[in-house]
Amino acid sequence: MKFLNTAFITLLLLTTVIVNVANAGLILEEDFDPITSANWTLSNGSVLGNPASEFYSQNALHFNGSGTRSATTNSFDMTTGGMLSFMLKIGGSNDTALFEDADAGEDVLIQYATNGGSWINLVVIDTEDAIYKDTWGMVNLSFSGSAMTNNTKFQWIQASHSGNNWDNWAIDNVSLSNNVNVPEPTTFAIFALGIIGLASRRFKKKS
Ligand SMILES: [Ca+2]
Ligand SMILES: [Ca+2]
Ligand SMILES: [Ca+2]
Repeated sequence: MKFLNTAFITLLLLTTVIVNVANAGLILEEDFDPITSANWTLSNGSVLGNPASEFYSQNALHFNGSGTRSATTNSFDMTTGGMLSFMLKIGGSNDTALFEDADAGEDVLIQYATNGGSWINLVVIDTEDAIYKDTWGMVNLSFSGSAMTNNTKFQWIQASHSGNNWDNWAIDNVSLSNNVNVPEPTTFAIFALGIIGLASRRFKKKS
């Protein structure tokens, strides 16, 4: 009975460990429904809903103001590398005034900075890219190398625009995750068998 109890508790602990590891990768999740303000430093971006059925999923972070248009995350530990994913829409000729056509060169830059240093481009998305112009497209960016520090933050910023209400774009469903070394199930199985074996031997010795 004692052996069975030990084996059961061991399996329970291992199950917990596996679940925790699988969840550890997600660092930031934002759907703007509503926005979690503590996640962001915004410049001339506002959360808008579904006024013309042009938004991806309920509210999105929409940029149409004058001056710098940017959204910056907090700093995170990215030493294991990871993935930044989000939905992006850039105004095109078929959109309404909410997504006024962003002209060539008014690109959307996704950047990172480490330890408060200068911004470095992860990717520059051309406003004429058909994946995002007039429509919502998914962006998946995996990063490595110099972005992998314990103090890395990310930002979206438009290279230029023609002022208030011109050349609009928006993001939604932002997800940031880091890479986690997930132990293979076989490793856990061998480990579990070993512990059960030891417990069994100790139990036999005592009895
Ligand atoms: Ca949303
Ligand atoms: Ca324009
Ligand atoms: Ca313009």
